[in-house]
Amino acid sequence: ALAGARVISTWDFGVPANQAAWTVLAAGGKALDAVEKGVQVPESDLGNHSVGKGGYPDRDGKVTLDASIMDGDGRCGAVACLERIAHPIRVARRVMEATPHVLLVGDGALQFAREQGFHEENLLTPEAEKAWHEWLKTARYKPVANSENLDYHRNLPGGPRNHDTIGMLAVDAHGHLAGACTTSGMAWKLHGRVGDSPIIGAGLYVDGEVGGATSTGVGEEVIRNAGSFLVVELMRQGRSPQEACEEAVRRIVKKRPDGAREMQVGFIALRRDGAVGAHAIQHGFTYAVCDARRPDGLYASPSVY
Ligand code: SD4
Repeated sequence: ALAGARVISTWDFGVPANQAAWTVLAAGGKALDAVEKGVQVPESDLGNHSVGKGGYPDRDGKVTLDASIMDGDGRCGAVACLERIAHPIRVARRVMEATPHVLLVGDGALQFAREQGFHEENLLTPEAEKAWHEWLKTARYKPVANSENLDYHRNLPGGPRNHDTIGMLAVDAHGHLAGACTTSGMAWKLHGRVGDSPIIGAGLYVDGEVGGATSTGVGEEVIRNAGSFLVVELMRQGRSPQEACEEAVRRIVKKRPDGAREMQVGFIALRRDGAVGAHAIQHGFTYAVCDARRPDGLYASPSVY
């Protein structure tokens, strides 16, 4: 039965994240539990400056986290602009299971997390604080989506390859699907900025009858195009996961003919039969795939440029 189980996630750090998810899938566990566990690996990694604790702060020096989780049966939960909680994905799942709501934001999300017994801590590491002080020297207080995104990538030690949002999709041995997405968002963003990651249909979408999709890159462009929902709908209409990701990227590029050369957006997709796809605007987007045959697959996504 395990032959049918599979997990896919964004970027190089998807490899260890998938392996954590696989411990759940290999034991016959649920896709929902697998993705929740998997994405907590980069959330915990202090060397990762775009997910969880250790993430770069907004322009005011506050680390604000976005996360969402969705089950193939349509249940979903999310938090946006959440401070002081190291595992926003766990709070997102709690929103899904313990409230009648889908999305809690800011102080309300923190209040809920406290009530649910989550541990509160300072998420701004000395390393991230130092990078913020560096940024403040030349800070531009009128962010422009494209150029700021470029600055964002340039400022990341090691470049964009290993440092971005984690989106993860899984199908378990019972054929159930789930997905999760978690990020500290764009470094030096305006306080209160929310990206695509916690927006169901933008940064994440899962439909058990079809498949799932998730995204990374400039969230504003993904929200504008309801990106992950679009990928899933295209698969529903018969496109392969690969074709669906390509069309969603094409749609974004078409709407920003002048800006597309300067920004990154990438999608990954998982169909319910386990077939996967990936596409990005820029070269350099990687994704990781794990199944019973190969636990540590890492692939370069095709791209427009
Ligand atoms: C976001 N897609 O918040 C996320 C992460 C990001 O460059 O900024 N990536 O838009």
